[in-house]
Amino acid sequence: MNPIALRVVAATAVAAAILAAACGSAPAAPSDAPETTSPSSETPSAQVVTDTPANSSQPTAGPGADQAYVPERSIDTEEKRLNVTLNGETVYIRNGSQVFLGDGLAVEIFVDPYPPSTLRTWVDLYLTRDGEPVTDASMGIEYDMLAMVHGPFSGVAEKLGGGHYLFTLDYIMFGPWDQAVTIRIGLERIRFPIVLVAYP
Ligand SMILES: [Cu+2]
Repeated sequence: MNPIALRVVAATAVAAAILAAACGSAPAAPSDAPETTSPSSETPSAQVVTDTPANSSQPTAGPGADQAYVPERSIDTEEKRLNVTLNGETVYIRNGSQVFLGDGLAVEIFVDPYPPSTLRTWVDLYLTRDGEPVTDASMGIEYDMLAMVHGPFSGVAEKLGGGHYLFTLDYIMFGPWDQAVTIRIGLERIRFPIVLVAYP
């Protein structure tokens, strides 16, 4: 079992520009470019931690069963409002699309409303392993603006059943928001960042 190191995405120039506009402040000079911050002060970099025993008989099926990745069909090349960082690589994804977290786990990420037009935003994560819904997970989230400190704010997902977990996020301003999601399934603990650029 290979622990997969992930890192929080650096703010993009686009995000920084949006942030400056949203905050009504002048854009920072390049040398003052905001540094990436994690919503959690105790864990500066997100990572996947898998504590499953090595002798687990858990099946692994298909390509990507062992490694986190974003499939081609999930990649967004147009709107670029939503991204995930897996294996140190930041990829923009389409709303409602699926990413693989390793060990057969996959999550579909639905943001509602999308594009985010209100400060209250709902994020539904649909979790499966080898195509079957995972119903016994628990999920937590910490979030804050990229390059600004308002929080961090935290929450837990409402378990809707059938593999769906719903976060209710209350942003206090539009701009790029960094979410650190933690998924717990038994002894497994998976942590990964989602960045959502929220503006109408
Ligand atoms: Cu702000």
